[in-house]
Amino acid sequence: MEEKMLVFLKPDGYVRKYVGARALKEIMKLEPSVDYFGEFRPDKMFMSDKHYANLKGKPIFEWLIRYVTSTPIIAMIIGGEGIAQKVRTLLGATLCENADPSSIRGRYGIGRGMNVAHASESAEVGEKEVNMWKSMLNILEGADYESKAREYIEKYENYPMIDSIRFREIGGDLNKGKIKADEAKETFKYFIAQETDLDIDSLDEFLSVSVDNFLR
Ligand code: IDP
Ligand code: MG
Repeated sequence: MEEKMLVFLKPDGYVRKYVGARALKEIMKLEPSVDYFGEFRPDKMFMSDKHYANLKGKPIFEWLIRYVTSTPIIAMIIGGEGIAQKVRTLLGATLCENADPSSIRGRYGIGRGMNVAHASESAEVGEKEVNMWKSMLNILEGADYESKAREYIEKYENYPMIDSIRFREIGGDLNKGKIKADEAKETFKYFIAQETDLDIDSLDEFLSVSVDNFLR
C-alpha cells in the first residue's frame, strides 16, 4: 500500500549543505512521490507540544527542542510502498555513533543526537505526522515539488564538506574537559563556515546547541 511520511532535514542537515543534499539524494533514489518540499521554520510550541510531544520528560527534551528550532529546516512529505521503513534504513540508528557507518546518520551526523534528518518511524506515525504538519505547511495544489527537491540537491551536492569525524573529535575533547566550550564553538564555526552559504553570524544558536550536545 502507498503510504505517506514526513522527512525533514534538521538544522545540521540544513546548515551543512553537502550533508543535506547527500541525504536527500539517497532518499530520492527510492523514487518516492513528493507531495511537498520546502524551507520551513517551526516554532518551539509546535515542536514541543505536537511533533515531539511523545518525548516530553526525557532528559534530552529541552536540548532537542532548542536543536530542532535553532535554524529553519527543509521539510518534505513523500509517499511510496513501504517508504517509511526504507528511509529509516537509509538513515540508520538514532545516535550517530551507534548508526551503521555507511548510513546517513553514521556517515554525516555531527555526533550523538545531531543526526541530520528526521523521518517518520512507521506508516502509522507517518500518517499522524503528515496530518499534523500539513496544516502548518503552505502546500500549493499542482506545484512540482519533486523538481524543487532535485534543484536543491543539484545546487548543493558538490559543496565542500568537513569530515563529521572532526566534529566528533572536538566534541569528545570538549566532553572530556580537554578543551573549553568557547574553543569548541570557534572550531565548529570555522568548520561550518566552509560548508554553508548561510550568514555565519546568524548561526550562533546553532553553534551553541552543537557545543551543548557534547556537554550533557
Ligand atoms: P528517531 O529520530 O531516530 O526516531 P527518537 O527516539 O524519536 O529518534 O528521538 C528524536 C530525536 O531526539 C533523535 O533523532 C535525536 O535527535 C534526539 N535524541 C533521542 N534520544 C537521544 C539521546 O539519548 N541523546 C541525544 N539525543 C537524542
Ligand atoms: Mg522518532
